[in-house]
Amino acid sequence: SNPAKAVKDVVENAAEKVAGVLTPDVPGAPGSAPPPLEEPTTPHDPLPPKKEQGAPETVTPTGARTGVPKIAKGQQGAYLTTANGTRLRDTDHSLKAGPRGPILLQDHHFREKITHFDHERIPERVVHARGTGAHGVFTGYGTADRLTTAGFLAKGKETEVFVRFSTVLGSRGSADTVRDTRGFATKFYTDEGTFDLVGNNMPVFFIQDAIKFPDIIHAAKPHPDREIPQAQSAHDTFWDFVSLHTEAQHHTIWNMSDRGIPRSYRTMEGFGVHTFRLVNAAGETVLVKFHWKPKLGVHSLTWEEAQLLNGIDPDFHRRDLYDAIEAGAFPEWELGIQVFPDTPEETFAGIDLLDPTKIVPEELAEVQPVGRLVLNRTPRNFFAETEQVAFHLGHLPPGIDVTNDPLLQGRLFSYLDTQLTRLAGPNFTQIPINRPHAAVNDMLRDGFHQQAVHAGVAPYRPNSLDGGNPFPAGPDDHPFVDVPVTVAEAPKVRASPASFDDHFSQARLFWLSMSPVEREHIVRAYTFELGKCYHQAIKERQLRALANIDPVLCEQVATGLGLPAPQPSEPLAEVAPSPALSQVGRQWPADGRMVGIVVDADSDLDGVGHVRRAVFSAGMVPLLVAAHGGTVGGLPVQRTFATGRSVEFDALLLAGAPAPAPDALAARDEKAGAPGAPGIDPRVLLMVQECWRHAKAIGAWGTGVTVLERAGVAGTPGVVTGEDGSDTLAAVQSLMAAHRVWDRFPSSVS
Ligand code: HDE
Repeated sequence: SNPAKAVKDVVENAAEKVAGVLTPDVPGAPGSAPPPLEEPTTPHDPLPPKKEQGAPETVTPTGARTGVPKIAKGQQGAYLTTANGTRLRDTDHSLKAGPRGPILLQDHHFREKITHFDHERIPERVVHARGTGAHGVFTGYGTADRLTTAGFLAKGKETEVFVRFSTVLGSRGSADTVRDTRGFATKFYTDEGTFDLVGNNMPVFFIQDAIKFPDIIHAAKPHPDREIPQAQSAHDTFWDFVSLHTEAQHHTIWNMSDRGIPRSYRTMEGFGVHTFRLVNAAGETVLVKFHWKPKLGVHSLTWEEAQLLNGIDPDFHRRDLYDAIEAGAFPEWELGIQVFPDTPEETFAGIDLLDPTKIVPEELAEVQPVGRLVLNRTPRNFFAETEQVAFHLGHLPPGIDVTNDPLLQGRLFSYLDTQLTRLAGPNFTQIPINRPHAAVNDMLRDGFHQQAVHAGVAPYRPNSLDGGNPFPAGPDDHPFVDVPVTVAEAPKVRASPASFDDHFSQARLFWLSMSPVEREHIVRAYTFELGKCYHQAIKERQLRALANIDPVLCEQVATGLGLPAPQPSEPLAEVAPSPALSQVGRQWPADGRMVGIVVDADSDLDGVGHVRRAVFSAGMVPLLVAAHGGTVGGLPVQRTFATGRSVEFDALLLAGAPAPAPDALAARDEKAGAPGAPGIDPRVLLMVQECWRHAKAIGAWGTGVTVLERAGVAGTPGVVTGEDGSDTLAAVQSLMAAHRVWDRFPSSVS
């Protein structure tokens, strides 16, 4: 039950566990061996009725920590029954008037089974429909004790959590690696009531006032006539809106940057976006912004990888999260806060803290760590947990309160409201995943799907019939505190503060904070997205917005579009860059990275075995890639040239030079003089060339070295050769710490 120890144990055993999860199809691989499938036999003796068959489960599924085995069989080997517990003899044939006759209306089992099926789907979330989740533990550091009474931040305090990551625009079945903002929503099941921190992987938002939310979402979702494009912002209505509603420009440049295509949910930052208010026992307040900092650093895909993945593995992020957790490589974040004095102006360093299109650069207000999150358990059932989890900004524990950010104020309404349709009624907090871990003693009654059987006759206050219960908490009983902030005497208006009119200074700050290669990616992203628009006027209007961000950015995109670059319509803001915003130029741990190792029968197989173990002990995952499945020289093969693709790997090692398979495809490629042929399997050459284009470290030794030459990449940056496997791995590992071989991008933007 000690997460620190659990994590340590896990790190120590990670290699074997990783092997177990990621090599399930390889008999004999270390720790792999999923148990052989049991063939169906006769039913076991029926189990005694489960407790929860008599009454709904009262414990939330977050009850457990590491090492909880999944219950593999929902039916538990007992006899099949109806929903009411009557045993059934047959569920494969409907009841008919003779084997060839019509189905009888009296077939109550048929009707129960089909009716239930007909209603299996619930409405998907109107935004953030595509997501995945995990359970974990949050441990407070106690560093925020002076600022807030929130007990879950106390030193050493452990609180169970459920996190749901998501994309915003796509439907439930859309691909994971699209260019989009990512949701990062955390439910802390604190002893003092549930706290939902419903954030994103970008610190700003498209709009400043919640009343504009339907506008931005209608613009960004597929066009209403053809319902395309799915999960994309590269279309006219999106760019129409953001180019007209220029307060969206700051968030838009984040989307066009590498942040829009994360490598993994494990390598994303998270942000509460709004400014919140903390209150301590003395009633003193500060304003704060919440940040999640990933232990593995912030990393992204390249655009080509993202696009390939959409086809090759549309579930890439979902798979990555489950694989990592089930392998014991638990994803980790630190929760941090930027703290600002709670002054009547609600500004810091001239930045309006109520404006959700603005950040406070970390260089001006340091992010101070207040606790640590470890995700250590995957859901048992996707629908029950990830689909039914319902977040709401109004789920606040004592010690945390809201501010007047007009986006936050509107969200306080929306999240409760949306669950009424999505989860069909007001009792969604009784669904297991949503049940608080704090004791509930409310006077809410009845409604659809009421699970509780409330006793008593007086769910009202004051009463005498139920002995005056329940009693309001006194000031010393640690109740929720609505901070008595003074509301300025002001006319009732539909308006925003004047400071909200600054739409470009921070988009410029972001641009200026990027390294040349990140700028180049931004230019390419705008050029791609605007290039997908049909309306010339929209492209021109967006170029006018870019001119107000930066002339180089504007010019480069204009060149790509074949349009003239307009002049700025307002003076360029004088802003200092924030180096903390760049993802490039730091070194990170390699935990959970994937290393592809190409082998054939002529490879230095001892060396490969050694490298494989070394990759494991560095906390990374080796995947052997060969012409066929099974084993090569006794080593288990995880991917073949048919099932493996470069986009899965963070680095590639070549220990062999596999010849083309004598099949029709290879023969055709050879005849057509495809790159590198003859002599080396074209799929291996493609793998090398893709890894090269995606700036991944590539290493070769022994016969593998010839592949580098054939692929035309030998001697270029980030391509290394070694005397032996260990040598080569060491060189590749040191390149991987920077995530990519950034020198390989021919950056033209600086
Ligand atoms: Fe949301 N948002 N949002 N949003 N949002 C929803 O709630 C909404 C905003 C975010 O994994 C919905 O239960 C309004 C900002 C996440 O279940 C809905 C406004 C941020 C998730 C809703 C915003 C977010 C949602 C849809 C403008 C980052 C997924 C389903 C005022 C700080 C939660 C649901 C999950 C989901 C409304 C803006 C993050 C309709 C009106 C800003 C991570 O209630």
